[in-house]
Amino acid sequence: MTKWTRAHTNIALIKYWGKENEQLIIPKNNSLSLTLDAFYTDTQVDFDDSLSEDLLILDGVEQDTASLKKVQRVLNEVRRQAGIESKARVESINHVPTAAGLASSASGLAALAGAASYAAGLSLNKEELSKLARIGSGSACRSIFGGFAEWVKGTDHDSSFAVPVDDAKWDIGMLFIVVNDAKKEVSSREGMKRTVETSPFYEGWLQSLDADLSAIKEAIKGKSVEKVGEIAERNALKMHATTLGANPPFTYWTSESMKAMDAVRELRKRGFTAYFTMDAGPNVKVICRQSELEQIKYYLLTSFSESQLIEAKPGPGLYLLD
Ligand code: FM0
Repeated sequence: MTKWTRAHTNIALIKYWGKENEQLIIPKNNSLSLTLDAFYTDTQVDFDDSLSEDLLILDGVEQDTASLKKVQRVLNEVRRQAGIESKARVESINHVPTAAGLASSASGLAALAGAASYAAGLSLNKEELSKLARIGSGSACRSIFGGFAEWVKGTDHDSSFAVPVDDAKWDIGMLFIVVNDAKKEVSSREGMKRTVETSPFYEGWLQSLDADLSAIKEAIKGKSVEKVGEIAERNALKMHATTLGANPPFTYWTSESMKAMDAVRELRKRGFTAYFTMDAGPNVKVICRQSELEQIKYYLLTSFSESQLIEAKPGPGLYLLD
């Protein structure tokens, strides 16, 4: 039994940054994200007794064993739950418009959780799918849901999963500014670990999170793009500040990222509702009104090229394709 399964990527507005339990991927804090329509992964899985090893084919190219690691954590859990031992062929296609650097482990591992559990004949509910995606990559647990989702940190495998917060069917959108001056990155996994272990700012980050979370949930309830953006921007800046205190210190920002952040501040001066967030890489994501996406893009075209600007709207949760 095999079926293509689709999951969309999500961008955190309140960031997941640090693990309480690295093996199970239990986070230090709750996080909250918006699932988007613009980037997604389609995956199908086939458990096949004739295979001697698990296989991962990504965009038509067979991957090495290192890239199989996260995938196998999910496959092994599915095999355990289904009581099977067969190896699996995993085929995945990332739908990422234009420029590089946006392939996401969130959509990939969420799609895998759906496809692998289906192929093994398990019928998991969303909570169970979220836990399964989580053990592949933390942020993936939120991509099971469309719109806004909160990953409730929990304390063990069974209590750590995402829950839906709001369907986001209102005037909110995101515009990606894809920064081209890519450099060798510290992975999010390595970056958060180093920060937890060595940054004296990490405690301050953790202490301010409850306030950010309850404020953003209020703002979402009130459908206020302004408040959501303001809280998300501040939260992202705090997260990125922790990396400067790490040993050795690091940052995901490049001069192009800073140029993009300045452009967002300029948009605000011009009367637009526009705020930014950033993750474990140099790209900048603008939080704005869907109804102002076009005008904001038009303004940004004075500093960035067409291919660097990608519009996104709220997207759906995990689903099987017919
Ligand atoms: O998405 O080690 O999920 O909340 O994107 O696989 O659990 O790749 F900016 C950072 C995502 C982290 C914030 O980390 O890590 C967020 C981040 P894993 P992920």
